[in-house]
Amino acid sequence: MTSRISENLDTLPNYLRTAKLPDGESNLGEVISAIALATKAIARKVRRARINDDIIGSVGATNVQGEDQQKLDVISNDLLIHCLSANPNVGVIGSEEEDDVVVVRPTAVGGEYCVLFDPLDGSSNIDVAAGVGTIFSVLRIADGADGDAAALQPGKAQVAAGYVLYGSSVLMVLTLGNGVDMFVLDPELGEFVLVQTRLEVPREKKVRSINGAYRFDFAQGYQDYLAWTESHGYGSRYIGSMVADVHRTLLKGGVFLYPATTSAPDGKLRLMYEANPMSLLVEQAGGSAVTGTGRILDVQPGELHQRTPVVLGSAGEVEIVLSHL
Ligand code: AHM
Ligand code: MG
Repeated sequence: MTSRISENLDTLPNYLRTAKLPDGESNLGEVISAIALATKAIARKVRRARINDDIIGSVGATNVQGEDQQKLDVISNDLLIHCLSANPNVGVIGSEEEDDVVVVRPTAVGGEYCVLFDPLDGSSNIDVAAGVGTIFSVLRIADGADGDAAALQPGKAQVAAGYVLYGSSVLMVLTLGNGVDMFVLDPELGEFVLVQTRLEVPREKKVRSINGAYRFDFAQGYQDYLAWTESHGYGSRYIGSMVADVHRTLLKGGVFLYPATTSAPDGKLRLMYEANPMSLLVEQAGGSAVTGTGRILDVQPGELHQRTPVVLGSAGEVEIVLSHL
């Protein structure tokens, strides 16, 4: 029978029930549901910034990386930990806001997944109501690998990855290792609904997204690349919020770069919960993601908060960057 309903009711729960999950990952949908719930609660908090005075501003503490923690960083972290700990399939959690991995459930009692996340990336943008996001990475835990060993796997081992962008609309971009799909949060339904399947990053687009203020702190190859773009008709777009910058790059093409600088010789962005999930999404959408010397997803991590230089986006544009290095 032809439906007379014109509303989009393709909700994330329906999608997860029918999705083709990787072999042996039948509980993965439950983990994504737990993340979705937490991000809906975070979205609600983000929307109330400046209305409620307990949401905006610094908590007056720094995280393990010496960065000033915003109230929303802490709230978002607590919401994710709460929702993920309640899920019987989650064994280990790692967060930008936690010093060490948190073992919530040993593999012996069903903790089969490790979830790593940046609860609120770009949080310095909250004060000015610019786009911020949650980035997440899901790994399968090998039997008995409770603790650091659960988390310290290369990005190519991820069974799912995604981000939620709290922008002019709230959306989730997700991969279960078989293409990239996009959902928008319908605020009335309180559900993410599927709006686009099989995202493909255009192969070429003359746009570079980089903090040009560090230009003379980058290695010579990056400086040469930037000079080259200026004589080849490139545009420049940089929000300073990785989720927003990568989202634009994924949809419209171009290249996002955060190279090493003299003061940050390993780069700024974190491998496990920023670069790896974004790299899996970009590769699944047909793009490329490299450190400058190799594929990001091949990097064997040594610690949870490890940093890495990042160059990702349109495959053709990443090739042009590499040709200058
Ligand atoms: P955060 O995790 O502390 O929010 O820092 C990461 C953010 C990214 O969202 C963004 O790409 C980058 O920092 C911007 O850094 P910069 O201000 O040096 O350009
Ligand atoms: Mg971050």
